Amino acid sequence: MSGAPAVVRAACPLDCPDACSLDVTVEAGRVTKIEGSRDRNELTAGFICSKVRTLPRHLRAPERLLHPLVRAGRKGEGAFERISWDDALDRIAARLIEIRDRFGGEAILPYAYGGSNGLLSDGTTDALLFRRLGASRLARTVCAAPTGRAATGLYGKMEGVALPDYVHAKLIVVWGCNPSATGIHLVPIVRAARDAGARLVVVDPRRIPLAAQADLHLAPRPGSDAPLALAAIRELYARGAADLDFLARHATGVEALRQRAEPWTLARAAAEADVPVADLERFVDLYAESSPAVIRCGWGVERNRNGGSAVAAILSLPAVAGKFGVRGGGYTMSNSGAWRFAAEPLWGPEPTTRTINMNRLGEALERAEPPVRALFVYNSNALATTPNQTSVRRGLEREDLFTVVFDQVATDTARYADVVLPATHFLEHRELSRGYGAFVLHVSEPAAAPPGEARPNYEVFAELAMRCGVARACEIPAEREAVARVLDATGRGEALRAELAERGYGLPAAGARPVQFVDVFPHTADRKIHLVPPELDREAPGGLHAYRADPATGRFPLALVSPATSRTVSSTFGHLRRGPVPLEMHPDDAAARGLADGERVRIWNELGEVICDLKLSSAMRPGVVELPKGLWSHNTVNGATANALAPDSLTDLGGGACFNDARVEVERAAALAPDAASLAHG
Ligand SMILES: Nc1nc2c(c(=O)[nH]1)N[C@H]1C(S)=C(S)[C@@H](COP(=O)(O)OP(=O)(O)OC[C@H]3O[C@@H](n4cnc5c(=O)[nH]c(N)nc54)[C@H](O)[C@@H]3O)O[C@H]1N2
Ligand SMILES: Nc1nc2c(c(=O)[nH]1)N[C@H]1C(S)=C(S)[C@@H](COP(=O)(O)OP(=O)(O)OC[C@H]3O[C@@H](n4cnc5c(=O)[nH]c(N)nc54)[C@H](O)[C@@H]3O)O[C@H]1N2
Ligand code: SF4
Ligand SMILES: [Mo]
Repeated sequence: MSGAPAVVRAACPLDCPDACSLDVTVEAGRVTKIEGSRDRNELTAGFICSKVRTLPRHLRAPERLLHPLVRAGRKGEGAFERISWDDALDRIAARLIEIRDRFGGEAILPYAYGGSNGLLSDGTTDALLFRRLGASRLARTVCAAPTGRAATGLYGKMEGVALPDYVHAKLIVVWGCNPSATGIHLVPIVRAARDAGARLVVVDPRRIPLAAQADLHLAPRPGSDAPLALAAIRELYARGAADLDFLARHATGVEALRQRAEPWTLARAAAEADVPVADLERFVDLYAESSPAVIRCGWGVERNRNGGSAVAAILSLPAVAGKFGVRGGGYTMSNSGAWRFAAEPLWGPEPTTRTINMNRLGEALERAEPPVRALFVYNSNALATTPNQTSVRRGLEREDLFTVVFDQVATDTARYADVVLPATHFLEHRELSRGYGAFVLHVSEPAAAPPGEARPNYEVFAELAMRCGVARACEIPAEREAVARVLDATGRGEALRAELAERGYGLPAAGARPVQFVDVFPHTADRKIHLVPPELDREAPGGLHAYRADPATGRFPLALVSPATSRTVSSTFGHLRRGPVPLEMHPDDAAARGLADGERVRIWNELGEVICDLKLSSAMRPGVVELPKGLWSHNTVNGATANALAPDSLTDLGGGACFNDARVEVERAAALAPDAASLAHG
């Protein structure tokens, strides 16, 4: 490769709504600089987050996995020996086939969510392999399951307001979303809208950075959004501010929703959420009087027992208040629905084997019948990101469980593997990735050579399928052909390919700045909004909008939330955050427990304990403490993270994770655990 620097066009597939278009500088086969591009995705606007800007330094970090490894010590110890790819793949194929033949395919469990993967490195040859092995199916529910169910049930996952169109709004409501960390390109857009006179409401238990600029900040107890939204709906009717005409034309379930909102007076909802009733009233004032008004609904809303109903109630607001039909009015949830792929799976039909909910991984490994005997973790750092970490860890420790971990770096999960496989990074393989905020589908070629022997998923799973004897080489399309197939599955294959040939990169979705109810309508069968969809009503325990009370007890009164931070994407890049991470707590809660800033504390409940330092913060509301998601074992004293305190109970819709239903107590650690440090892993 020549040494002259070249700028390669690429895209960021990480789990982030913004789907940035990147300009990558490559010198002598190595990435030396990554910048945000100005074309291919208007949202990027020439800048990117620091995680990806500093990526060049880390593509060859010491934590990168360079070669296949086989375990050479106890599970969890992290002792491995290098083996060849041939040896590794043969060992894996032999064990998978042996387990399938002796115990049936369901004894094999693939584990992946794939949020930070494109459409080539997830759900292609991996799907082919596990389907043909007759493996257990995995319900991919760790994120977006409740929001997805609600958005599909109500609107058929209609395209949302494009984030750049927020500049047209007169009111922006940011609900359970922290774009300053999780989708930074919205922040300057909100600022521009504010400069043009828009008002801003933030609904978040924490005083997130945007709350500092907000006209109104509602800080509810986690899990109490549904009462707030239902009370707002009730009040809109009471004031005669419901758009009855719009509802009659475009919605079903109008009366059912109204009945379910009826019990939630402003006073009752405010009491349940523990917010001042005057603030809730002010929210209704602002929402009723402003147009265009847009709601940015985030994923913080879903991660509790009421998450699905809460999202459904929030997404009902623009319908009831008649906020659609103008640019900058309506809502944004996930825009992944802008890309619709043919229902028929590209990689063969799904088998009818049992389905295991990924949020119950620990239970599946510890107790499933018939037992899981082979676990294949890829595109995931399961130990760091799944609820009930203690149970997951016990499962991974099983000596009779054959575990493969396929990753780019030596994660906490990889320490428990029998065989570890090294994966390429997104700049080192071909990828096809779709934005869920930005309306873009990116096709990118490898920009740099992988370090060591790292290989792309597509190739490795294809190779495994052949070695397991479940596929022949001629059945597996070359990568480029696979890209073409995915494009074809949109139904616009020819047009997209032509565009790709001309532009060579990022493809905008059809109608990329839609006005809801002008350019786009619900993708439900009757093209109407289903405010109380019968299928959701059947699924939610007690019916849609049946509120489940706060799980706090006298023993465990504090709500622990574990939202995203700007330092990692879920647990990705967690190896770079070496230092200890503190628990954040409001000074009043600390005073009530006699705790001081910087003290070492023990956070605990029935599921486990975390030992770390305490940081007092008035950004927390009393009664709510925070330890962020994505931590690795090296970030706390005892190696456990917030996930050790997160229950594996499920949300009302979609079988989602209830991370923010963790209820805990916090006490001084020093006297309790003098040897706590010896528990630390690694
Ligand atoms: N830098 C960075 N970016 C990311 C990620 C990351 O880890 N790091 N993760 C990516 C992924 S996987 C996702 S899903 C998205 C998620 O991005 P967001 O939608 O921002 O979701 P969270 O960070 O989970 O939570 C958002 C906010 O919800 C608040 N919250 C918690 N419980 C409740 C509640 O019950 N009600 C309300 N109203 N608010 C609540 C939290 O305090 C938090 O500020 O971000 C993506 N982008
Ligand atoms: N406590 C708590 N926990 C949470 C959450 C929370 O709010 N609170 N949020 C949850 C959410 S929103 C999500 S989306 C999940 C995400 O949880 P995970 O799906 O586990 O995502 P990551 O932690 O980002 O781990 C992705 C892993 O895949 C690897 N990887 C990336 N690309 C490739 C590839 O091409 N090939 C292979 N083989 N490996 C690759 C990365 O190196 C990384 O280790 O976490 C959840 N966990
Ligand atoms: S993580 Fe998000 S903000 Fe950062 S480069 Fe990727 S898409 Fe852009
Ligand atoms: Mo997520």
